[in-house]
Amino acid sequence: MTDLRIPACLLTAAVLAFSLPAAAKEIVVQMKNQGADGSMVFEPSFVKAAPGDTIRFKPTDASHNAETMANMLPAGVTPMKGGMNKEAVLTVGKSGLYGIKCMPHYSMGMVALVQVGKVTPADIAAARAVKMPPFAAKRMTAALAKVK
Ligand SMILES: [Cu+2]
Repeated sequence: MTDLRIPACLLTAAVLAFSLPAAAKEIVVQMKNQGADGSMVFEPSFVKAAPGDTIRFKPTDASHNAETMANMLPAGVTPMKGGMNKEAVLTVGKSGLYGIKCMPHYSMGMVALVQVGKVTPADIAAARAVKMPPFAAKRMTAALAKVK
């Protein structure tokens, strides 16, 4: 009869594999002319990510781009600027709040917020203090309310 016992070393390896941090995720955000929150939107407009995750901004509709906001980006992070009608890829390393905007539709409120890891009350206060056009401010305020 065949011995079906699993060698102890393999069991140990399996236990270790499950106790490691979750593998980096890939999160898709669509750039759309019309979405659940109205016209000219990132969908979803709030993303919660972990350090190491990648966020892909897809040009679902034409005439959009995705870029980080210079005044809402953790210190030391390299800004990201996606081209028009191009997928933009943001791999996040540092914890904090990353503001994203579509340049042509910023004044129409086309903004998104990426929370990476844990953020402090000071991070949230700093993000709330960032000045932006009224429609952008309205959506950013709604996104900031989802930070936790
Ligand atoms: Cu746009």
